[in-house]
Amino acid sequence: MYMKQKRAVAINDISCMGKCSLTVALPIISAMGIETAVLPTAVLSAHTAFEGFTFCDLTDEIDKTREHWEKLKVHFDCIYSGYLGSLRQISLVEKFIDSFKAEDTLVVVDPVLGDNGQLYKNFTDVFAAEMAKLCAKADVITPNLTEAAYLLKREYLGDGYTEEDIKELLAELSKLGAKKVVLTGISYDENSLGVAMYDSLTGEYTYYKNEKISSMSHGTGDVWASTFVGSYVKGYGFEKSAEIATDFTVECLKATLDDKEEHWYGVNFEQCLPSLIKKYA
Ligand code: PXL
Repeated sequence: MYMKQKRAVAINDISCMGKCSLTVALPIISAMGIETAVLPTAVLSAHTAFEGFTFCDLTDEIDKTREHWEKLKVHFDCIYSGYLGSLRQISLVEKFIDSFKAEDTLVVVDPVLGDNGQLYKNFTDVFAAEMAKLCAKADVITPNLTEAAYLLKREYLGDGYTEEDIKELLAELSKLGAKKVVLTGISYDENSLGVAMYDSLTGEYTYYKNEKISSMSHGTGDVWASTFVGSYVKGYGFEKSAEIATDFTVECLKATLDDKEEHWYGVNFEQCLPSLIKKYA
């Protein structure tokens, strides 16, 4: 049975090699049965962990695209933003949200800034402060611990934090203005890794975990956020969508374990799409 199809827009870069941002968001959200329009923020020859990447800034296209789509009276069920390539892009994305956020539009901001306590290349504290402002426009934000630290101008909680520390961090993050917060990459013991969720409307805190896979990989934040967006727009609800995204990310990491030499730069999510579709699309 076919149903009315939902439409999302993914605002993110195209890293031509590297399996992250739009080359992850487009297939995953589409696989969930959601139309995925794209608003590319930059085109890079490869993501920033590759030596010598090229960077073509597309900031000037953002507002032109917004104006055209306004004329077309496009409706989005979801606006999902990820990697933004310049300070000006952040305010243009704010303007984009103001133009297209309807009553039934879900806004998810993944405040892509860094990982493992470090900012990605070319990002600064000023950029992080602007990203914190964009978070105010979101219904849901999905930072990792590094991004949480930079958004709040706090020390990075490396290892050794408690569940109380995480609850407090979630509450502080929600004060940036988003109704719901998901902190990704949270681990309270050696063998598991998961996500901590907070809904500021109900005050509810939830933790969901799966196996901790020993190998870390680039792009898993994008795989997680894209799966979360696809599931949430599909109608699975906040917590269930976070569970689907967590389980799928673990499956993708497992699918890459024996292929790390060739695929050090991303996860083999492609092999896992059929099972995602079968279970949830
Ligand atoms: O996965 C986050 C990401 C997105 N886009 C670009 C990146 C990264 C992480 O390194 O370099 C260009």
